Amino acid sequence: MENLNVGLIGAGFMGKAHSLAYAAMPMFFWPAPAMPVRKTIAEATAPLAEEASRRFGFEKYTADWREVVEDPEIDVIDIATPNHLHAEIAIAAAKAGKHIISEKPLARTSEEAKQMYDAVKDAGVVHMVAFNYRRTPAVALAKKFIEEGAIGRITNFRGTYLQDWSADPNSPLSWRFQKKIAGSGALGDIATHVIDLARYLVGDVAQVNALLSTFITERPIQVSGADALGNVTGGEGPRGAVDVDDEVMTMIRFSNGAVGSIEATRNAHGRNNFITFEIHGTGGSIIFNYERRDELQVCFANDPGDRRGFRTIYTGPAHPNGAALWPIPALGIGYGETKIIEAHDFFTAIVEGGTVSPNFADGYQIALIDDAIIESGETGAWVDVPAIEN
Ligand code: NAI
Ligand code: SOE
Repeated sequence: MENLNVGLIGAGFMGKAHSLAYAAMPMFFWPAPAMPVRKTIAEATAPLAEEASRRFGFEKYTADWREVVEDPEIDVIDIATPNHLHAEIAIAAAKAGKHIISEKPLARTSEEAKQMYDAVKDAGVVHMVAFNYRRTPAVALAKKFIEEGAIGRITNFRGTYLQDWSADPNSPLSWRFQKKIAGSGALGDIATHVIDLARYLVGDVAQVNALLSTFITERPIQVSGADALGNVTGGEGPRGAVDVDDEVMTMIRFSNGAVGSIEATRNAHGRNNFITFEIHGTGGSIIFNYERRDELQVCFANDPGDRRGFRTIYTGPAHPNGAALWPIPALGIGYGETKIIEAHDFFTAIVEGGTVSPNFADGYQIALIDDAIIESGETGAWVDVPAIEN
């Protein structure tokens, strides 16, 4: 079994999640496709990088991500920084011949995403975007049902991503509220996860008609550091302008004739990580709620009338990736497991010389959908989504 040396850039929330995944992946998936070696971690400053290397188990550290990208020992570059750095790091890593996993959204704009996609295609490296929610076993089970035709032809997808960590106007103006760093607000940050699920489960998005709103127009400025995701200061200090959306809602026409809607906000009191979808087909329906992520609810139209209704399936060893996780259903499959499965699938593609989804092509296509949503939000009109050439 070969070793693959990982260079991880950014040691915040996702730095933690990805480090955990590299450490745990062989414990779940054995034999592992390859052994992840946590070689070098990069942070914004040397003290942060040194601390991260000890905490997350990396052999080396640096305050200059370029050193990691240029290091011939490194096989894999993992981008877990705020969004404004994704393109520069990925393009440099592709030129250096590294396999790349980038956190979502792939980039701030579709122009940046296209440059990243062109760079990995030219370099011939394996590339992946970390839309990990599709690796929740219950979501993969929904995909299996759909592919088997269990709910017939899909007619409707209703998706939401609702959180409340920024509902307090005193929660800080972190990088997630600055267009120059994040690109967009709830749209790029969380709606993109549901767009990824919609594409995975239903298909390509052809047209959108959207509404974007910003309700909290200024917040206390956060000077530096990882996003604390909520009000930790009590709101002291100078305030700055929010120049991204708080909330997005969009209607969708899929290329296959299905229709749908997606809503996303980080200001919905009482909602935590409320990623939901309800899919209706000519032969049944499927419901998923990430806050109850071990469960998938299904209803089949051809069940006898006296027992037709939603049934709840608890995911376990019988379901996608379940055999690698825990030995009986409903022990609790968490966020970490989605990242472990993601690392497994990425490493498998590297070792087998294949491809993996979602990749930079998907990330670029989602960026084009985001652009169309923004344009529709400005004009009020339906906007066509261009399809990329693979
Ligand atoms: P965070 O704010 O917790 O951490 C970002 C880290 O990057 C900070 O520790 C910061 O010091 C570091 N950093 C900034 N500039 C750097 C530089 N030049 N070199 C090295 N490190 C640098 O952010 P978080 O939540 O980890 O988000 C990172 C990325 O992951 C974003 O693109 C975000 O959209 C995505 N994300 C994805 C999630 C998912 O479910 N797939 C969940 C959370 C975030
Ligand atoms: C904050 O909204 C956040 O950390 C997003 O950035 C992630 O993508 C999501 O998975 C969890 O919430």
